[in-house]
Amino acid sequence: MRIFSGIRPTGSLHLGNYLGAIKQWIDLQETHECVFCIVDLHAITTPYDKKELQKNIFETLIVYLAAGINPEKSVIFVQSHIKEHPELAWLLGTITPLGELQRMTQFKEKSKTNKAYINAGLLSYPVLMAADILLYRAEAVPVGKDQGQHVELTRSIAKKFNQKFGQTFKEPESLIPKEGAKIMSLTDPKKKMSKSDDPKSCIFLFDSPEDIQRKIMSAQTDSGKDVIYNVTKKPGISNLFTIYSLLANKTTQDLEKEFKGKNYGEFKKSLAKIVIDYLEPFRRKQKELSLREVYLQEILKQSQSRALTIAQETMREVKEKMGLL
Ligand code: AQP
Repeated sequence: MRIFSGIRPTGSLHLGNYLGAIKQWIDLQETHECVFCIVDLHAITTPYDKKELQKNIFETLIVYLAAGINPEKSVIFVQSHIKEHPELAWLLGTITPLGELQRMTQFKEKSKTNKAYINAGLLSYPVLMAADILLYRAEAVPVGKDQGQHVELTRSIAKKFNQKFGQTFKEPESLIPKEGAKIMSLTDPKKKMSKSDDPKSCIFLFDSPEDIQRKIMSAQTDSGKDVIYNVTKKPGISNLFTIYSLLANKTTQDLEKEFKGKNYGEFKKSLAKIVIDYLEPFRRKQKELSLREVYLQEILKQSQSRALTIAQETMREVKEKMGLL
């Protein structure tokens, strides 16, 4: 079974990206053929600084490697280096109903936050995502909860293509983790943790121990004093519980027992230590890898040729079926 997933290089990656997506990738690469993309064409659908883009692409690659993606097992490449992605997106766009795109939650949310930048690329983002996935005939897509709707649309595009032009694509499943699929902002636990939000709202994977400590200690908590997990009544502390539980490999019930009678401050202090220790190898590997640009370039180059072979083969079949060859 082939797996596909990707991340937009729009800034530093955070614990949400890790717990929602990357952590699953590490396990999946042991048992599946995995294709992991740095989706720069998606990154330019929201406001960006062109000088920062290449830096963000490299930083995303470094996160993949620091988190444990093995370039000898998995394919890692940059989306814009393979022109078959936008080419397939154009073809799939011709069978995607406009209404489907207009009802996508991400389109609506990003249009609200970037009122001066509502572009056609933002609207057709899910078609490009469908192309990313279908180009590699991936059968499963490990993503956080926010991307589940886009994978659903990919399934319906695949189905439509098959009905219209003959069986070509399998309908991919989304793999959304049971826990950690939506890590919330530290400053507003009603919103998801997002790269493009205030840096205080995110724990970045390469944050210094001091920053981690400061951000966790000042994370928004809830009224009352009890350290208990209750997403509806205590969204702030419950979000911290989820992070604690996933990084320390303890259940929320065990944590409730451990912190019974203790206060939020004690819980946060202990969580800060857990996060700092967990992310220590990430910081170390980042230092090592950021000095090895030639090695990083080589990984992208080698992976790209593996990805291109699959992409070209799919495009040939798609064009033939659509009457373009
Ligand atoms: N808060 C989150 N909790 C769990 N999973 C998350 N993901 C993103 N945020 C959370 C998952 O990370 C993967 C990569 O996401 P992306 O960067 O391609 O796009 P995004 O979902 O739009 O992520 P951000 O951080 O919110 O980026 P910006 O601010 O640039 O829009 C996906 O699998 C996503 O589900």
